[in-house]
Parts: sequence; structure tokens; C-alpha cells
Amino acid sequence: MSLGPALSAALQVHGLQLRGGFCPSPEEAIALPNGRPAAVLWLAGNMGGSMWNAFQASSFAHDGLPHPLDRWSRHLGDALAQQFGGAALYPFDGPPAQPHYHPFQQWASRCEPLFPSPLMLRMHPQHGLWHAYRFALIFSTVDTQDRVALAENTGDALQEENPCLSCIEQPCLQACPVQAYDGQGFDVHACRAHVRQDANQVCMTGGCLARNACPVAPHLRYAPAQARFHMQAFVPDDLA
Ligand code: B12
Repeated sequence: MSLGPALSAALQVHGLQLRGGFCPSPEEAIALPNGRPAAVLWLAGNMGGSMWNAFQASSFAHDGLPHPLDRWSRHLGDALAQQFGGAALYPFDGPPAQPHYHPFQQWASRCEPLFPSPLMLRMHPQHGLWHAYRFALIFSTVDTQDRVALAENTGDALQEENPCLSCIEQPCLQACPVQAYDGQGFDVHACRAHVRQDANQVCMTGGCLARNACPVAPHLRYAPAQARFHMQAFVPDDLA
């Protein structure tokens, strides 16, 4: 069996999807811990709240320790890497422990049709802004079937259109109470200062108003419990 379908099946058990993959070029210098270059990189993530129930059913969600979703992701990614003979890379591994973050958004753009959005998050034509990455799995070999399937998938992706280009009103840029978005960047300090003022305000209880204002894929918007979880993670405890 090719790796792609096997990984896809293994991820679905945990509410995660195989978001695609690509064969890195030597210039990208993506290597396994043993130094061998990665022949293929597969990306795993969630669409909307697809992983929320599986995460909530895990001990990580309730043990009171910091970064529960990252620890859940690492637990799954490491287990799958071991099962299939590869290595896992994580979006949250970065400074100060690592020199830089892995370029997950760039990798994602090579896996599926993604476009820049005014909120800087990547826009997916079907999933809107409601998708994120949990880990990447890299392997030192790739079988011919996977290589061909990945090349064909990239061809399809190029035919999609960016929904933001036909969105005349751009409600995402009108919705933030502190104008943290101007279409060019994200004022993280203004956002955090506002959100930490009151734990019961709507940004905290219902999620980011700018992201929620996006008309694409409204059915995938995070439910209140998940929205609150992500906003709490975004406002560090030492600022709260
Ligand atoms: C640091 C970080 C932040 C910082 C940003 C600080 C800063 N000003 O750079 C803070 C804490 C503010 C943040 C917040 C959030 N983040 Co963040 N963040 C990251 C993280 C860990 C690293 C980004 C990075 O520096 N990458 C390194 C560079 C080299 O990689 P890159 O692929 O080239 O990424 C850059 C470019 O793609 C560029 N970029 C993105 N869009 C565009 C568009 C244009 C036109 C251009 C030129 C460039 C550009 O910006 C990226 C960062 O510099 C990534 C995970 C990751 N490893 O990528 C998540 C990530 C980008 N964040 C994500 C999310 C969801 C959020 C939040 C919504 C989380 C929340 N709690 O709700 C908020 C809102 C942020 C927002 N609206 O922009 C998702 C985005 C998924 C998506 N759909 O695109 C990621 C990929 C994490 C994940 N697990 O999936 N984040």
C-alpha cells in the first residue's frame, strides 16, 4: 500500500486530515534526524473543528499542563513517525529552542490550493480560514505511486481561484473592534491588549470577530468552546 492512503486512514481516527504532500527539492534542505534528505513531506491538519472531539477525549486536554493541543499533536505525530518509519516536524517548534519556525504556510501552499488573505492566514477555497496544521511527516523514500499522485494533485490546485479577490465588501477588515488588521499585517499587541481586558467579551467567548466575519465556509467556523480555547492560547497567562 502506498504511504499516502495509509497515512490518511491513520489520521482520520484522530479527526485529522492528510492535507497533501510534496517532494522537497535539495535546496529546501529538509532532512531527517539521521541527516538523510526528505524525499517526501506529508502535511497533517484539521478542517474546522474536525479534531476537537478527539483532542477533548484525550488526557492532554484535561491534565492542566501548558500547551495541551501542541502536546496532543506531538504525541500523535511522533507515534505515526515511528509506525511508518519517518520523522515528525511541528509548526510550534521554533525560537528559542530552534533557530526558526518551520515554514508551514509555505509548505502548505505546495500541498493544496491556498491564497493570501487580508488576515494573513491562508485562504482555502473550500475550507476558508478554518484550517490549521498540526504536524508534517517526512520520509527518506517515496514510492512511485505516491510521487505520481502528488504531482497530479499540484496540477489541480493551480486551477482554483482566490475567493478574497471576488469579495468586494471584505467584512474581515471591518469587524475588529481595535482595527488590528489593515490588510497588510496584524497588530498583535492591539489584539492581545483588547482581548485580555475582559475574559467574557465576545472576541474571547465566540472567537476572533475578523476571522468569523469571513463569508467563506461559515459551516466550518469553530464552535464556541474551541474558539475560546484558541483565543486563550493566544493570550499568554503572564499577560492575562
Ligand atoms: C509566530 C506565529 C504567530 C505569531 C505571529 C507573529 C508574527 N508577526 O510573525 C502570532 C502569535 C501573532 C500568531 C497568531 C495567530 N496564528 Co500563527 N503562527 C505562527 C507560527 C508559529 C510561525 C510563523 C512563522 O514565523 N513562520 C516562519 C516563516 C519562514 O514561515 P512561512 O511559511 O514563510 O510563513 C510566513 C509567510 O507565509 C507569511 N505570510 C503569510 N501570509 C502571507 C501573505 C503574503 C502576501 C505574504 C507576502 C506573506 C505571508 O507569514 C508567515 C509568518 O511570517 C506559524 C506556524 C508555522 N511554523 O508556520 C503559526 C500559524 C501561521 N498561525 C496560525 C494561526 C491559525 C494563528 C491564529 C489565528 C491563532 C489563534 N489563536 O486563533 C492567530 C492569528 C494570527 C493572524 N491573523 O495573523 C496558523 C495559520 C493557518 C492558516 N490557515 O494559514 C499557523 C500556520 C499555525 C498552524 N498550526 O496551522 N501566529
